[in-house]
Amino acid sequence: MDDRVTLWHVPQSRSFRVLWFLHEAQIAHDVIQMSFAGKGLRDPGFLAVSPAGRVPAVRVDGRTLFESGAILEWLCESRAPQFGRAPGHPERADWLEWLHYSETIGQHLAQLTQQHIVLREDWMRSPTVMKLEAMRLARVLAGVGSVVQGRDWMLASGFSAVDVAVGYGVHLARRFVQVDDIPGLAGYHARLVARPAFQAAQAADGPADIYTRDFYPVPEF
Ligand SMILES: N[C@@H](CCC(=O)N[C@@H](CS)C(=O)NCC(=O)O)C(=O)O
Repeated sequence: MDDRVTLWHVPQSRSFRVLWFLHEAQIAHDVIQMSFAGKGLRDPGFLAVSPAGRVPAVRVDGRTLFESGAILEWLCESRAPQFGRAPGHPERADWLEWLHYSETIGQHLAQLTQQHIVLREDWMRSPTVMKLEAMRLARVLAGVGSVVQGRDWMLASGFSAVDVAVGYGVHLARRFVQVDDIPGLAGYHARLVARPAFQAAQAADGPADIYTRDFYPVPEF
């Protein structure tokens, strides 16, 4: 069996989770760089891999797989058990819960990205939605902060795929909310970005495809 993993990736997007994880677990991989610009994500060839035309998607173990959470679970089970918490592990339920919580963070990031970036004209945007989504994102992040105030990583047993999935959200959220003001998160973010695998993934991420500003404030009403 070919152990290499192929990742379809858009820089700065959720596929960064998988790119980062591949570096954490030192899994041999190839990256197919995609872009939100143009029609690549809607190409029939890519839709055969990812039916909604979204990233991440991977080719792994003779099949393709989409959904970042499922990909991380598969890679833990097949190649990197140290980053998973297998059935029977005392933190199994916590691992699953927080791994999927990363998409609760993700839905607010997606809304804010749509409002600030995808909708290009001011008349298309809603400052009300922007403000609401920023507040809801901060609330969701506070749930993460409450855990990492008392320890380095999301699970007491140590760094895991949860920190990659949630950590991507914490990192990206800094473009929309004052993450460092949320108790626990400044230190957690600093620990995440200090990881050599995070830095290696950043170096491999590719040119900015989505975000060009460090911070996107809620516009004045
Ligand atoms: N729940 C999916 C979400 C995937 C997703 O929405 N990816 C975005 C990038 S962050 C995308 O590909 N968007 C392209 C589009 O909406 O056309 C996951 O976690 O993999």
